[in-house]
Amino acid sequence: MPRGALIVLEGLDRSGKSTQVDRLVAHLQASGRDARVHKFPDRTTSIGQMINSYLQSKSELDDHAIHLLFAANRWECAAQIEKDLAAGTTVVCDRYAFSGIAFTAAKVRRDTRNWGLAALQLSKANDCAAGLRVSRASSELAVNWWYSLARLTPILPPLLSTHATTDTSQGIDFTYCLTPDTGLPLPDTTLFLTLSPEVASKRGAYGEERYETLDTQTRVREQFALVGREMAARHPGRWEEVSAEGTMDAVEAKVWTRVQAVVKRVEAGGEGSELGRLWV
Ligand code: FDM
Ligand code: MG
Repeated sequence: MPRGALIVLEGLDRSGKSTQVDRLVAHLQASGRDARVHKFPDRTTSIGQMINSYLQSKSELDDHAIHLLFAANRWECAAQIEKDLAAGTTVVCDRYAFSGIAFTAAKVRRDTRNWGLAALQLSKANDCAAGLRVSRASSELAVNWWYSLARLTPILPPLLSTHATTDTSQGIDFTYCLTPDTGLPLPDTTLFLTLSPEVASKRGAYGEERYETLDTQTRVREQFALVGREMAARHPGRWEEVSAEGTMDAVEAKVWTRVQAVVKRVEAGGEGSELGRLWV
């Protein structure tokens, strides 16, 4: 019996990804194939619950820690995915390691963030000084305070910036981002649904979750382009962009055409049809 194919759909929030995943599974099943969806993050596991709480801003985690949890969440599901594939089931993943890379790599770099933080702390310091000045307007102390702070102002940002390097929310290197997923089952194809972040944001209000802002989505989009380049270099022919700007039906037809070709290739067996390993 031929193995099932591993198909991944990726895209920004509101790109219609989850709808397309459902429609694709319906097509696969209607064509007489066994198919199942695997959504990442899988919020049902205990790691998934930690991720869920982070995404809903109910908890804070170091950027590295949450990145590794997302990867661990895939690893804990990898054996089941392989088992399904071996049993001839086609597995369709709603997001995979590529979201993992793009969303973490899109986080604001250390330099920018620290300067922002420094500016914030400086403005807080100024407020504080102003408050002190007002409340003790008649005292000489306040005047001294204010002047010493004013004199310190030019050197405060670098000082605060050094201090802020202990902040855990730093930008993370791209290579670091892709490393933890090394060796996961390699998707036979990944369809990246493209939609400009502006169009996506007009499709309806973003939800409440972390990352659901135009600014973040724009940076994530840039990182996805780098992911596509990485795939072209490391696993040629396994990353395809599909425009998601048309109607749901039009996108559905494009997705199904591409997936059908891949599924048939895998089913035919032969060279290159065995399951690969990501980044290996
Ligand atoms: N996300 C998703 C990541 O940051 N890393 C990952 O590895 C994965 C799989 O989680 F904003 C982000 C992408 C998105 C959020 O995903 C939740 P859904 O698809 O909106 O549930
Ligand atoms: Mg979402």
